[in-house]
Amino acid sequence: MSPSALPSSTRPNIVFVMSDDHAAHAISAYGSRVNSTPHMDRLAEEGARLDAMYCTNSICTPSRASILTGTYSHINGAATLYTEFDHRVPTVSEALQSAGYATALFGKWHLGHSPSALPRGFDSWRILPGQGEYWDPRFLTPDGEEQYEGYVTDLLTDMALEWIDEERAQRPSAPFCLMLHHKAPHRPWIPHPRHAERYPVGSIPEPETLLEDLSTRSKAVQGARMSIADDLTRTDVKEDMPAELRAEDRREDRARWNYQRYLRDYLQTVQAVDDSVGRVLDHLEQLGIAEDTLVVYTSDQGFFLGDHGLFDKRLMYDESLQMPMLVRWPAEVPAGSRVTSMLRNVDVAATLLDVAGIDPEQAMPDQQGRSFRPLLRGEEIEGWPRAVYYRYWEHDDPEHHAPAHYGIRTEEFAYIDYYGAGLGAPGASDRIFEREHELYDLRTDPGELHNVAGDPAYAAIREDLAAQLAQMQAEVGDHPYTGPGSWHPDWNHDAASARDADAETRPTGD
Ligand SMILES: [Ca+2]
Repeated sequence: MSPSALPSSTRPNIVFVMSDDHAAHAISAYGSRVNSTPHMDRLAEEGARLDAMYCTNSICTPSRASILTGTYSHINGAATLYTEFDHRVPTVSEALQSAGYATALFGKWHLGHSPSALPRGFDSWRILPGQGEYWDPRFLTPDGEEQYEGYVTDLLTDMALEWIDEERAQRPSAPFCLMLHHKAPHRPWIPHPRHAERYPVGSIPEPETLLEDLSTRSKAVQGARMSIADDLTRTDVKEDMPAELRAEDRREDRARWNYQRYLRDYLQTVQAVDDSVGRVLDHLEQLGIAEDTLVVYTSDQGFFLGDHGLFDKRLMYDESLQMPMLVRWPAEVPAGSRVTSMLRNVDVAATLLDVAGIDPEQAMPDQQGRSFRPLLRGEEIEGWPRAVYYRYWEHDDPEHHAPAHYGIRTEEFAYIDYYGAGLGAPGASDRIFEREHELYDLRTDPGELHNVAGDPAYAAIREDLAAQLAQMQAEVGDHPYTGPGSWHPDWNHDAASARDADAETRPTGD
């Protein structure tokens, strides 16, 4: 039976809510020590909490491209903020739309604005240009630009709920897929005034590693400009730092001062996203469709919340690597369940298609993910991978200076290969580092604090992990770095060209 012939009850609605840079450890259902997110917690209580969902490249544009296409960065082209998403790679929205789903996208897109780069596979869409604005945002729509008054998180929620209502009125029998992509809590963390009293300065617990000096880590990581003490700006913290804190010997005080202001604003912007999740759930209930609607809450990657003295993402440490993911679907997902298997953002598209009764291999031939739908039901999947491959491609970001690297995260170890491409420490003129490695034994060191890459006791383990890394890299069609000039992804031109005999040139970016 073709998907469109299935009764609608076997094709649930999908509401995919994705925020930007929301770390799992800022969700109380994940045990947050710093904030409370009652509506997200409700998703966990009434559905499943996924405890090991990892992005394959911890930065906005690449993770979004991987989620939409089910492919790694070297396949879809969006390896960095500066390389272009190959808009010929099929997306999950196109597959759902083709199968009869009503589809819509509201919010952050970040995959280009040129005509060929605009959203595909959506009946209705309204996207923020670039990162978008927190207040009175402009939107790009199929009919041109629109300006709205108000707070972006609330406006996006209004648009989403209105669209559901319109869709239900016009096509009551068609299942829908709504993608609600919040800007928040992305930098520069501008909250709504209704949350101004939450999480006041001085009240927010510090992570144990806020004052970590990174001295046991690679020089590549030490050269990144993502330090709470020294790299947050006045725009980030929104007031002038007292002059005395700028003294060389006041670094710890500076870190604490910046941390409280950074987290206050970050957590307040999260609070509006939590409000949004609550409104969505209430609305689905009022419409009587909550039982058979799959609601996902996730973020494009994690974020450092002062952990290791850092903010931002990019690095392959768990705070950045892990994506929160909560899934509520009462018709199939047991309430209060936990999924501990290792999952990847490239598995999301296949899972959504599976839920919709669509064969991912047919609908999206290039996609590389596996559906984890059975895991959501509490079943086991024989042979499910117990490791994930990661690659952060970007090494030339003039602001963050994060090094390019690849690695694997298994259930027991994290092994990272900083393969040498980087801008270096501030002031460094050459673009190439020495090659460095980090290895963390998660069995005894879940916080990834003790780099044992150079410890002879771990030599055999390291060798085995390096072999696993090479194997996984090859399995997904990626290649090792081979030196200067080769950093640019080895795009999978063949698959794209086969679909496009005219060899259309790549769309230019923003
Ligand atoms: Ca992001």
